[in-house]
Formats: sequence, structure tokens, C-alpha cells
Amino acid sequence: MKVVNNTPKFITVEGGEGVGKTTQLRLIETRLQALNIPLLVTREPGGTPLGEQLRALLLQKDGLAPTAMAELLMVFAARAQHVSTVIVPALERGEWVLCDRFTDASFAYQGFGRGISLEVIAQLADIVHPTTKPDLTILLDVDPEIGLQRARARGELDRFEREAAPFFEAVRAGYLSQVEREPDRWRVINAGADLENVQRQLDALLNEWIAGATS
Ligand code: Z5A
Repeated sequence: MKVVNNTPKFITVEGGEGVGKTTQLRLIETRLQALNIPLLVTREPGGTPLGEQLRALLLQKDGLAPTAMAELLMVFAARAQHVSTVIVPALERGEWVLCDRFTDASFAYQGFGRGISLEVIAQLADIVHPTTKPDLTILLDVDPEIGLQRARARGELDRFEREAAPFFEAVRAGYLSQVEREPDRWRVINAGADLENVQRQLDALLNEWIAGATS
């Protein structure tokens, strides 16, 4: 496939615990690189030295116990630094940005999961990144029980992964309701399938979306 219109795009990947984001991000990266698309791959929370320190605090299992609001403000503090020093400069240089989670995760985890008002989260998003929004968001959707089994098999669980089942159900419902609200931006993949099947779904999605986005 030849890229004819390389207006830089902002692509994000979302999903609950152990859905396979890290695994699938690598595939997306490989596909975009094969098209000679200049690409920056990053993640949230994180992506900057400050953001990575905030990420470590957010995932820390013991001691800190941030309130839901403190947690929300920490992810947005990391995001403020990330958007203005990494994401926007990359897009301005003409690079595509592929990001492991973005503001949709705040709606899903802090909004639907922790119960913070979606209006408050939308206001923070307007303040922190009023004009930066993903062009495409891929939801890797899986039954939370399967995702948690995969996360457990991988190793020790972080602070989020130690939550109870209703939290993960609420996060998943939160993502699915965002898909319903903005169906043009979202693509959903059944991430409960085996790895080969998930990669086939992702390849088909990317072929279709990139063709449309670059013609
Ligand atoms: N968070 C938040 O609350 N608010 C926000 O605004 C933001 C984030 C931005 C860190 O994110 C936490 O931050 C996150 C929400 C919160 N919650 N937690 N935890 P994270 O993205 O780093 O954390 P994560 O969701 O746990 O990602 P992860 O641990 O990197 O998992 P993953 O990337 O989705 O999965 P993976 O590492 O690719 O795969 C997990 C295992 O499953 C691994 O052994 C794979 O080989 C295996 N796997 C993957 N796919 C398959 C299939 N299809 N079949 C079988 N096995 C598979």
C-alpha cells in the first residue's frame, strides 16, 4: 500500500487489563513502519520523565492509596506534560503518534470505574488538550475475567489489577459506551480470540482505515 496523503494521524489503543495492548501495539508499529510512515510510539500514563514517575506512583501497590480525584489529577498532570512536550511536537513535525491509552482511559477508569463525574473529566480534557484528539481509537475488548487471567499469568498484579470484578465490568462498560457515542472514531476488536485471530482482525482494520485516511 502506498501512502499518498501523509497528514499526521493520532492513533490510540485502549482496553481493560491484559487485553494485549502491548502485544498489538507492536504489530501496529510494524505495519505503519512498513508504509514508511514516520512514527512516534508512546504511552499513558507516561511518555515523559515526569509522566513515567507519576505512572510509577499510580501503579504502586502499597502505601499511597490516592483518592479517586487525586488519581484523576495525576493522570491529567502526566497527560498535560505528555501532550505539550511529546504528542503535539511530534504531530507538528509530521510524525504519526501511536499511543497506548489516552483520555478515553480516564473516562473508563476514573469515570465509569471510580465514579467521578464524566463532566468533570470532560472539563479537564478541554483544559489539558483542547485541540488534540485521536483520529482513530482501537478498543481491544475482552471479558475482564479472561484479561485478568492473562495478567495474572504474566506476573505480579499492579494497584489497578488488584481491583474487584465490578470495577473491571464498569471499565469495560465505560469503553463500550464511548464507542456508541463516537462510532466513527472507534474500532472494536474481539481480543478474547487467540493471538493469530486478533492479529488478523487488526490487520484488516488497519488496511481499511489507513487506506481511507491516506487517500
Ligand atoms: N489508567 C487510568 O486509570 N487512567 C488513565 O487515564 C490512564 C491509565 C491513561 C496502566 O496502564 C494503568 O493505568 C491501567 C489503567 C490506568 N491499569 N492497569 N493496570 P497499562 O496500559 O500499562 O496497564 P495494563 O492495561 O495492565 O497493560 P498491560 O499490563 O501492559 O497489559 P496489555 O498490554 O493489555 O497486555 P499484554 O502485556 O500485551 O498481554 C498480557 C498477557 O496476555 C501477555 O502475557 C500476552 O502474551 C498475553 N496475550 C496477549 N494477547 C493474547 C491473546 N490474544 N491470547 C492469549 N494471550 C494473550
